[in-house]
Order: sequence, then C-alpha cells, then structure tokens
Amino acid sequence: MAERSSFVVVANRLPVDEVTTTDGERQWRPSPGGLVTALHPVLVQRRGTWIGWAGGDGEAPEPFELEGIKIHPVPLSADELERYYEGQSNATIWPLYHDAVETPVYKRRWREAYRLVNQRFAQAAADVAAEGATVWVQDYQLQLVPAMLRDMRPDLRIGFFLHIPFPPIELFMQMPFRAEVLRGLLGADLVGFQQRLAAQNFVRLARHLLGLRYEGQSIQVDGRKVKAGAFPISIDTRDMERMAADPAVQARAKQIRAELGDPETIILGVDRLDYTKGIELRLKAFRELLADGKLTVGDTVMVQVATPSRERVEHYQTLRVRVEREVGRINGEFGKVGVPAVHYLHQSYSRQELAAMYVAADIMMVTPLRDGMNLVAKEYVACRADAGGALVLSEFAGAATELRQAFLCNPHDPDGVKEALLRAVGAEPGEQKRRMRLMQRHLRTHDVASWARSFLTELGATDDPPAEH
Ligand code: ADQ
Repeated sequence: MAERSSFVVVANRLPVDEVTTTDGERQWRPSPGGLVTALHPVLVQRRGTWIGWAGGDGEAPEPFELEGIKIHPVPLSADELERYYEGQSNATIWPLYHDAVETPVYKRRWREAYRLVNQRFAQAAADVAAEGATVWVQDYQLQLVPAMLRDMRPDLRIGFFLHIPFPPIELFMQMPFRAEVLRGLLGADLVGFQQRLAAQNFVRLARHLLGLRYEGQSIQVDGRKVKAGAFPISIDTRDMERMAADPAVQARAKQIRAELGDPETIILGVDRLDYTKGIELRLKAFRELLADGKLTVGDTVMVQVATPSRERVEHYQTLRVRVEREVGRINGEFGKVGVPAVHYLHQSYSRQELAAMYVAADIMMVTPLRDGMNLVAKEYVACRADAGGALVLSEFAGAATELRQAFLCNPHDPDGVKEALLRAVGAEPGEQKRRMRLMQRHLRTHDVASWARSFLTELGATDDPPAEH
C-alpha cells in the first residue's frame, strides 16, 4: 500500500494551478493563499496530504508531490460542478449562510450531487489517512465529510473549519436537508468558526434540531464530545509587510497615484464580485457624496477592483449587471473627459499589484453585508508601514471584531456609510496613524500561522505520531 499520511487536509480546491510553460509543457505550480502558507510547515513535517479538486472537469490527474506536499486530486464531472459546486454550494448554502441577502435556491438534484461528491472526498481521506491520523476538513462545500469519514474511520481525529458565517437557527431551519448537514458537521471532534456568535449558533442549533445536550461549547453526541469554538483566520502578516515594503511595489504605488492624476484622495475597494461584499451600497454612498457636493471628482477618485467570481451562477450574473450600471451612472453624471469618477476593474491581479494598490489608497472601503472574516481589510492594514491611510469597515465583517480602530459602519444604513467615509477622509494624519498602528500590532500577533496553531492545539493534533514510513 502507498505511504499514508498522519496529517490530511481536505478542501474543495487544491492549492495548485496547472500552467503551460513557454515550450508548451503542462506543469503544476503552487497557488498562493493564506491557508496553504499556514499549513505548509505542518504538511511538510508530517508528510501530509492535501485532498481537493484540481480544476477542470472529467478525470482527475494522478496523485503527485509538489514542494513537499502530497497532492491528491479528486475528480468532478461537468454535471457535478454545476450541481454540487455552483448549485448546492454557491446558490443554496452560500446565500443562506450570509443572512440570505440573496434568496437561496433549493433543488433536490443539487443536494444529491452534494452528497455524492462529499462521499467521494470522504473516501479519498479514508484511503490516504494513516491509523490515528488527523484530518482537517475545510469549509461549506464539504459539511457532510466529517460524519461520512467517521463512519468509515472511527480511529481518526477530525477537525472542521467553516470560513463563512454560520447562520442563526431561524435561517438554518430553512434548509431542506438541515439535519443531515448538522449531523455531517457533528462527525468532527472540533468544529471551528470565525466568530464566537457563530459557534453559539451551532451549539444552540444542535439542541434545537437534534435535542442534543451541551455544556459551554461542548456538545454530547453518541457518547462523544464535539467541541465548537471561534478561531478567527488571518493573513501572513510579515510576508504582506515585506511585500509592501519592496521598492518595486512602492514605486508601482507612486505610479498608480500618478496614473490616477495625483488626486488628493484615492478610495479603494477590492472584492470578489459577490453580492455579500456590499459593492453596490459603497458605490451608491460615493455617488450621493458627489451629488451632495461633499466630495468632488478630480480631488477624489474611486477604484473598484471586482474579481470575476462564480460567473455561471445567476445571482452573480445579475449582480454584475447592477454594479456595472451603477458605475456607468456615476461616471455619466460626474465624470469629466479623461477624469472618470470611478475606475472599475473586473480583473484578477498579482499579489504585488494588489499590495501596490493598498499602498496607494488613502481610504480602503470594506463594506460587506455579511462576511466570515474578510482578509482584504487585514491585508490593507498590514501594507501600511507608513501608518497612513484609513480603513472603513462594515460591522458585519468578522474582521470588525478585531480591527476595532477602523471607521466602523452599518452597511444597511446608507447615511452611516457616508458618514464613516467622510470621517475617514477628514481624519487628521495623527489620528489615522494611531488607529493604524494599533491594528498592525494586533495583526503581528494574530497571523495565519497562529490561527492554524490554535485550531490544531485545540484539536489535540500537535502530539500526533510522525508519518508512517
Ligand atoms: P473571500 O470571500 O474570497 O473568502 P476575502 O477574505 O476577502 O474573501 O479573501 C479574498 C482574497 O482574494 C484576498 O486575499 C484578496 O487579496 C484576494 N483578491 C481579491 N481580489 C483580487 C484580485 N482582483 N486579484 C487577486 N487577488 C484578489 C472567504 C470568506 C471570508 C474569509 C476567507 C478566509 O468569505 O470571509 O475571510 O474565506 O477564511
């Protein structure tokens, strides 16, 4: 039998991308991301395996190794991608868990595909995990995996982390296969959330829906204890700081300012084009401030980066139309020849280019209607070594619990958003610096490595045996 791992990560996506080299050869390249950065040392030390989808439909590539991590691809057919990923994950669970800010769509055939795909991921984990191994399952696409895996392999230690919010009971109860999802999660030994409130929602739901007893954050399930807890995710703070300090990034930031016409104030938004991110309300607040004469085009410019996302899901197609219409309206009403009010960029960027934008921006607007954490807010803060700039942050982003010195606002209240933006624009440099420094200090001690460490320690996974050879 092939060598098995004492540490296994199961996530919808693998941390790799397939690229074509200049001589036409197909090659795997690590895709940068906080999760893989945080888990890399543990994965390498324990000869760990990462199970996930490699992109594309049809047959999966053979397992391989990249930079010390064993990569175990799981196949998804075109039909499964549509039903399990675009349907059940992104048109049912995603909106439901985000306060149903868009109406969740429920379809039987999506649910069936979700079950089938979760079973496939669970089977892959059961195959590669060594006796007594630790398996860490990630996110809302794989909520049934913990129970399925426990059924097959009761010897494993299983952790689950949800990157998005966990809704209050009243909302969760809408879901047609609600008990199955809850039982799926309860297959884990530890269920981690971004926020304390989410963990509370979870334990209360266990009592409400399944009549289970709990004490504190610990639920009794079939004679086992399942712990719930808050583990706010973060960024690789030092790496972000280093990147922003790079002379090439600093020079690029200056160039961006110049290209925007050296305005007094650059307002920046960086989001996946997602209806939870509050892009429309941000644009509307900006439009109203221009109309009120509180801000003027030329002195102020807004840059909105909206990364293409889930483009085959209908909610996302209609959002794109609405956002682009609003951008057109603002530029039509307030722009001048050669001086648009809003620069709208529906594109992906390298991490260096994003860092240069953060360094260039005077105001960063992060205004989600609901967000598990929001790493953009943390990245912006980490990039401002000069302690300049100001962060306008929604109270409904998980990050607001930690970044208390941001200019906080309620995204459901347009006047509140406008007011927070104006306060940020008008803040004295000394005041901005004080706020920025406090947030930076927090991020240095609460980075993504400390997030992973605290989860694995709580799971009791730090004293596992080394890899089987
Ligand atoms: P997301 O909803 O994707 O994550 P977020 O936390 O902001 O949201 O992370 C987005 C990441 O994508 C950031 O690292 C950002 O730099 C990058 N990015 C954004 N636009 C980009 C662009 N145009 N080009 C390149 N990169 C871009 C989910 C949850 C969040 C939670 C994270 C992590 O919804 O609440 O914080 O998982 O748990």
